Amino acid sequence: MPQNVTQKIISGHLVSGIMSAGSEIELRIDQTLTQDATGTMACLQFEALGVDRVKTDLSVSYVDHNTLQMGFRNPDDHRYLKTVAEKYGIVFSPAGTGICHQLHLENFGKPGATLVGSDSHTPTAGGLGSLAMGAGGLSVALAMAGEPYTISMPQVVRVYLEGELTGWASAKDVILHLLGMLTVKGGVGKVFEFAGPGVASLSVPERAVITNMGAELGATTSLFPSDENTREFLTRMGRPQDWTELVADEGAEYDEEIRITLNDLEPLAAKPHMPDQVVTVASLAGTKVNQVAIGSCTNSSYADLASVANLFAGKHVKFETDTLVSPGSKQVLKMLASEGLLENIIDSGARLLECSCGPCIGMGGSPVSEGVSVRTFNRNFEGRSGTKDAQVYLVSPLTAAMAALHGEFTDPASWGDAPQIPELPQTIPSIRNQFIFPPEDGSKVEVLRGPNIVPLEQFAAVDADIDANVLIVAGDNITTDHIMPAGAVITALRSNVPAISEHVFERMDASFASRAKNTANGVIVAGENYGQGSSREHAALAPRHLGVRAVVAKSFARIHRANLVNFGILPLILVDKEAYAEFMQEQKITVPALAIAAGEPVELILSSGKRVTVINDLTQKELDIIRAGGLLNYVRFSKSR
Ligand code: MIC
Ligand code: SF4
Repeated sequence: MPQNVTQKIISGHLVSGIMSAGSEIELRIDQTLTQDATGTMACLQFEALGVDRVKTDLSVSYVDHNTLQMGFRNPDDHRYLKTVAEKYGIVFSPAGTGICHQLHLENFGKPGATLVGSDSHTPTAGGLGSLAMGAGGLSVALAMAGEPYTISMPQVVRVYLEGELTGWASAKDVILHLLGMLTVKGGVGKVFEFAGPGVASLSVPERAVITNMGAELGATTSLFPSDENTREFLTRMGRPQDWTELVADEGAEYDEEIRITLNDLEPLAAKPHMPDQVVTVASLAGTKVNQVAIGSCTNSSYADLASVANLFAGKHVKFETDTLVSPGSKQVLKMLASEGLLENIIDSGARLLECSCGPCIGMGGSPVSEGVSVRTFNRNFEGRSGTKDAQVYLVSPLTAAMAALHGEFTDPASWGDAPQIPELPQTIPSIRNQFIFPPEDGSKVEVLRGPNIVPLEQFAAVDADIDANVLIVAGDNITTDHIMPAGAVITALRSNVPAISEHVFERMDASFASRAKNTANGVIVAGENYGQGSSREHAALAPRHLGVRAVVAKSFARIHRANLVNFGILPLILVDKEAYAEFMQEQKITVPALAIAAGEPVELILSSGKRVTVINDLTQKELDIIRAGGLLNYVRFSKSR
């Protein structure tokens, strides 16, 4: 049978299950990546598994999120991660080296490999032809321990690209176009596999922009074939041996097809406060811009920053438009320097930030009150920038640079001829000496923990029906940022669940944590696509710490649903969406936890006397995990048998 690229990688890594859309499959994982914000928890969980060394071909631990070291917390976490890496055979990338996805693409990603990462933008490596998926930290810890990774077999959508990008349109506009068309939940249960003659016109870093932000569609992942451009990229990166060709067979079948003519695209922007609120840049002309931020795992490659530097040449950004530039990796920074382009950025008046996530995760760079911030990032959720009333727009680096130079959005028709996309230099400086490669034998390495590293909590098994209180009735598209906010102060508490739990839902409902602590058990009620956004398992773990036992929603985002299961919280789906209106905050509710069977409907009993039917899409294994009080208990229990 002819296969598409996704099927080829999946069949080559299938441990169990059948490859029919929707059925549960287990995959062998070749590579993992973790980053510091989710990695401390993943490492604590890995340690709890009692394995003496990682079992993957390659595991890398990156420090890129909480690089600000104000006080002991982040430096303690970084030291902990470094010692765990040395002990267990993980490559360590210290703070300042770069953003995990950019570094992984440049240094470690491989066509045809499976990669799971404790970050939702792990699909960036799909630009190289990896099957790269975001997951919660615990799922990644298990993959590091050699356990297969479980997903439901996705539908494969062929995104057929024709023509080539022209004018000021860029790779970012391809994915913004898809987001506008499909919305933030349009990709749930799907892999977007790019194909067609237009693929050859896109370089690997451009492809990676598209697969990176496929995460915003809610997709399982996105990927491109591995072709001559992939070979060229890997060769320039000094690793030609990592290249293999990987293309769909003639006649391969797909579940769906979308066609895009690249020539038709023009510069686009996602308006506040969702990545799918897409409009043309032309329609925003005249909107004043207070801040421009260029970088993030979406748009911080050499080509991205070199095009910005070219536009800045001999010019100055508007003084009233605070302009921030964060290169994706030290390699990008060195190339900008060696090609003489760094000077353009410095002379333009822009501020050069560290090679890290920075403003994207709210680590500095917050816009002024009510400010308009134009960012090359992938998320513009309300408050994520650190300024509650800021208006964040997501655009390409070219559009961002023009906004910085004009101090406002202008019509691309007035920008003149579009610049050429800069090619990677022939010789690329190596940054291999920046990584710490683990010793062959790490058994003598001592793992160092500071006071910010709090031991894991063990949750009780579910052994009775749950009498609970409805703690919150939230709307549609609740993001993990709503549940467990990003930002310098809060993110530094990622290895301290009791402390971080105080901040659950605080930007929506300041008394949530105290109310939750005052009731024995809690239930969260929500609308569609609950938990979209990041892989942050704290958005499940911290509510569980506060006593949340079930989430009743119209639908769930993939990674968050898996995180709920991992920490023993029941994800329950409303059979009749109208029944959402029956719920009220503080209402008492009985969840017949013992009567719940995989895939079966069951009735919740509300104190109003009403009964509401919910169903679950849990497999028997997932249900057993929840009953055991979460995945760690479940694994420990199965090992002890
Ligand atoms: C994000 O972009 O929200 C993050 C921070 O990278 C998260 C992971 C995290 O919360 O640490 C993600 O996308 O998974
Ligand atoms: Fe970092 Fe932002 Fe990318 Fe998340 S989306 S990995 S915070 S750069």
